[in-house]
Amino acid sequence: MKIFIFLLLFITNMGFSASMKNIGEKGESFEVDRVIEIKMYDNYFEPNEINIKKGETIKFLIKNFGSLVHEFNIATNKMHLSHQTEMLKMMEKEILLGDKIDYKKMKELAKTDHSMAHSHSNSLLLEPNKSGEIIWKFNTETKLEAACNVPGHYESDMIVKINFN
Ligand SMILES: [Cu+2]
Repeated sequence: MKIFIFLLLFITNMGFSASMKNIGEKGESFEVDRVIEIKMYDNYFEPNEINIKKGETIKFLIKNFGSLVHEFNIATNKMHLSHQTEMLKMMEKEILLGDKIDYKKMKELAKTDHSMAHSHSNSLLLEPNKSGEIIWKFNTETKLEAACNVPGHYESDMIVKINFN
């Protein structure tokens, strides 16, 4: 029985790290090779295309110059699409308001629904005039894009194209 539980934990854990490894991983400040500034507007990023060398660790300095809440999320196209359902749920639960995030409610709902916690090392959700950073290590071959998954924004092309070279 003990072995069974151990194996189960081991397998679950492996699945998780494998899927995260797929898109790269959170980097540390001492590993940063380059800093890229990203500006958020309603509803697009500037720049909307970046070039990354495989294995490079980038510090993204992100600022929201728009009047709406925006997200910067590094993932695959498929991950973005599934994340958009979570974002829609956040909007329905009124955690995500057009120009504000109800952090109190987010914390409350996250106790019962982990998808509402919205704290992943590959994404950042910002209210207008707020800024933040993500350090990401691109040790991957997977095709990635950085995008905003606030309902409607991805569809209106709020995407940063990531080219590997
Ligand atoms: Cu957006």
